[in-house]
Amino acid sequence: MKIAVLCHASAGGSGVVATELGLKVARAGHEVHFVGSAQPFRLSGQGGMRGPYFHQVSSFAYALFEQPYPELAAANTLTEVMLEYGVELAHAHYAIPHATAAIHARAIAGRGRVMTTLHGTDVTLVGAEPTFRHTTRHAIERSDHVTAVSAFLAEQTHQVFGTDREIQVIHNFVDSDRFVRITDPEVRARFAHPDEALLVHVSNFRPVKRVEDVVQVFARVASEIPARLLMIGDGPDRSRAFELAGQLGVIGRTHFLGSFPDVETILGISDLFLLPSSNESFGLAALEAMSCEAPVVAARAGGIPEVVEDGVTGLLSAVGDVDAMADSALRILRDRELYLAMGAAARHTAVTRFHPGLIVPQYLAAYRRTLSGP
Ligand code: GMT
Repeated sequence: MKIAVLCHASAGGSGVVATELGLKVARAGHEVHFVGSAQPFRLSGQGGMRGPYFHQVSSFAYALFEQPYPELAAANTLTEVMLEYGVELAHAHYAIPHATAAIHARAIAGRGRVMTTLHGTDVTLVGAEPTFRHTTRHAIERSDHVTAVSAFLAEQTHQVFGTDREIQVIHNFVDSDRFVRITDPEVRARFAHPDEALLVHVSNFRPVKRVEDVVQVFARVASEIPARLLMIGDGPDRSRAFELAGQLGVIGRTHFLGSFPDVETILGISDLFLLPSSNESFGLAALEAMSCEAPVVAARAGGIPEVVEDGVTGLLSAVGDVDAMADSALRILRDRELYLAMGAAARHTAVTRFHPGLIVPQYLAAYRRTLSGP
């Protein structure tokens, strides 16, 4: 198959999934062309003679234009890729603007099929905004096939857009060879003292992630046991979380590492992953932590319960209940047997339910179905 992939290049979960999937599809012998305004960050250095290829969407500034109109530019580049390379399938990750751009390119090229994968905020936050409601619904309804990364998200999409179109659920996956427990004490010693519990949060620090709750939970934990918090990522709420850590007296034990490229090393040495988001269609970072045998303390929000089994691979609480989350964290960290059992169950879940060997074939079958559909 020849497939064009459109995704956001920034360090978000949808870009990660799109890139990891595209790489695996290319390694399975298919021709993969990434189309975007920037190279997806996990694609860097991965291309070879046989791809995957990256086609940059250029940005055209013209005095008369108030904006550069990236959706039109993406549709244009995708049309070129479809015509020049004989690409028959465009896989759009995120309805906005990629599915819309792909549908546009399909009309211009006069051929090709569009498969759209919904990741979350394109439905739950942005797509539901009046500004994008009609275009998002159109993108979902006119795609030849639509998938969502959780049953929660598929259901939300039906509700938010009042559509009954079929949405296939294909969960995200984690490379369990790469995301593994790191037992070398020297690696851990770079970030924490041996007697400290190491708590980790990874996100893009948007309001939906409730990063201040992460700090609140950590401050409660650190008042009871020796502990350290690593905050990975960057975004609009970073400064507020930083200030709060200062106010709560835990700034010396809280480290903001920015968009740390080697996230598997941090997750590989972590004891607990915190994800208190108000909404989360899936929670890929939590799955990556689980693959590293780290139990998860999270909010019972969105699709998180499809990934983190309450009481088995972590503990879930109501959104915003930082006391309950701190209690959960302390319960796990103080009980070695529970901690080890949850870590082992987390790893087992990652390997048996979310392994690329289970998920990638579902995408390949969906591609074939989309290509052969009516
Ligand atoms: O969570 C983010 O802010 C990034 C966002 C994205 O679109 O890149 O992540 C969404 O897609 C991920 C991959 O499918 C999911 O694991 C995240 O749960 C989802 N984020 C939200 O629903 C808030």
